[in-house]
Amino acid sequence: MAALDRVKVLVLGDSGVGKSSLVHLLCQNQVLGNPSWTVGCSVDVRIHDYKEGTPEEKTYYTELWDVGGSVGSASSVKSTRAVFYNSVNGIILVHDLTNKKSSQNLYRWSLEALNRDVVPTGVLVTNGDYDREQFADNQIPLLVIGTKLDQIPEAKRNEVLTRTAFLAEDFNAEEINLDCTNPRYLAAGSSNAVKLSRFFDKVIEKRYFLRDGNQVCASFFFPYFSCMVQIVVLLVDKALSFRVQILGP
Ligand SMILES: Nc1nc2c(ncn2[C@@H]2O[C@H](COP(=O)(O)OP(=O)(O)O)[C@@H](O)[C@H]2O)c(=O)[nH]1
Ligand SMILES: [Mg+2]
Repeated sequence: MAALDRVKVLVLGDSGVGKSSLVHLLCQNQVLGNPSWTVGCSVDVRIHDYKEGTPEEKTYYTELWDVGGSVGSASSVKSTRAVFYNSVNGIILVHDLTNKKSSQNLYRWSLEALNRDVVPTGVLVTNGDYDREQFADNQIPLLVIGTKLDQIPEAKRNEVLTRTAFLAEDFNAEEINLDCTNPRYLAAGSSNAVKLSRFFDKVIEKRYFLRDGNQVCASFFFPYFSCMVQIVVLLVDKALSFRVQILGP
């Protein structure tokens, strides 16, 4: 297979929320039969068609980095985990809809991954206090995924989904709520599949097109710009020599 361009997407959230199940579903399109404890970090790859169905369509590897552990780990564990946070192009924040604490911890996970849990004095933010300003200049696309939707009784769904909508708003992210044990939640053409595709498109666009876009733009305009400068110099030169002729001896 020809080498494809790739992007790196972190999958973060508390243990047991369903990260491994989700990654398996996203990459293998199958339910993970027997999830085992994730040690350290595991990486799986999803093949994504950027701008599918358009003339710009192109296939990319999206690496999903499932980082195990607890957000309340000792700082030595956190700094070991930080090696996984290098050169990240996108982050999927996973929480369990039946577990409020797992939703609140997403603030801490995201701050840790974005390296913003250390205030200038070097004191770690441990109370999970969240300040929207901390995300104001965040350039990394985020997606919030709520799992175990099947475990929420119909009567409680509205209340739970309203709460999680605020969460997604705080992160300025799209949100998807699903059951990782049922592939129908990500069926082709469904609104979840569209949101997912839009998220990966955004990650790829930020990584490959916006930055390069400026270069493409610069290299496109540079010849015209230098040509214009030459014309102006030529005109000034002509005007000066004309003036010399008039004022000449
Ligand atoms: N009912 C239900 N169970 C889920 C869902 N997602 C994950 N699980 C189960 O939750 C447990 C933990 O899942 P796992 O993927 O290992 O979580 P991780 O620790 O975040 O990687 C497993 O028993 C999964 O089968 C879901 O959406 N619905
Ligand atoms: Mg796991």
